[in-house]
Amino acid sequence: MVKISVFLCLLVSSIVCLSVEASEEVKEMDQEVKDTKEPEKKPDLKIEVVSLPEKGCDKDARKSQRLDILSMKYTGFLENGTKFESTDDHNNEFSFQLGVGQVIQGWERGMLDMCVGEKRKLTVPPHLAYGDIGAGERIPPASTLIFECELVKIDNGPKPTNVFNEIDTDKDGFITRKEVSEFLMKHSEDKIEPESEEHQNALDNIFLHEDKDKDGQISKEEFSGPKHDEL
Ligand SMILES: *[C@@H]1O[C@H](CO)[C@@H](O)[C@H](O)[C@H]1NC(C)=O
Ligand SMILES: [Ca+2]
Ligand SMILES: [Ca+2]
Repeated sequence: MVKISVFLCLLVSSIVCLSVEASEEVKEMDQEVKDTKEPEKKPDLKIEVVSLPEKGCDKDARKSQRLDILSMKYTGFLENGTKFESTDDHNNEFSFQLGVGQVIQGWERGMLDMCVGEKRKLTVPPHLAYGDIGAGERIPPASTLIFECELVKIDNGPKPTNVFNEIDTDKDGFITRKEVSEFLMKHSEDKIEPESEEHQNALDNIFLHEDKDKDGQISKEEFSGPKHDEL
């Protein structure tokens, strides 16, 4: 159940399910020189290994892989250097399961094959982050995101639940607003008032991101969360 509620937090707004004050801190960053004419091709994820731990990262070392639970320290910046989130702000590592749709694609791909203690810098283009929509107040539409991160711990993860099937209670292959609403109410730790503005906004946000063809339902294809039964 914990995993599911984490996943929903991710759906609702940002990468992490943590309430953080908007931060206007600015950090000096090198301005990247950009070509004026970009080819049509979408930019790739850029993964830079900043440092490896002195010990324990040889070729036999445990490296992060799909379904592992990773604990990370990270700070996220917009391209102009504005910090939008950091685990340093709340002295808490962020844990998630790799490969089940809990985090943005840039993380799914950028956190593979890492040693404990390894530091990376990820430059995530919008289509592998929050796309043309952005997220919340801190991440504007079409933002490239830069993450400085360190892998602190790797744990074995459980087989993921097929969240799509859980939400789709009538099993017609589509998720309606009512089904999402009931699912959220069932799994939330706090009591949710179905008619509250907060709850309605959360639903709006989910459909904004997930209902790509705007027909009012989320198809299995559209759904970004875990939707396959694992072997
Ligand atoms: C960077 O971009 C964000 C979002 O557009 C904006 O709020 C912030 O003021 C900008 N910071 C600088 C230093 O330009
Ligand atoms: Ca349904
Ligand atoms: Ca749809």
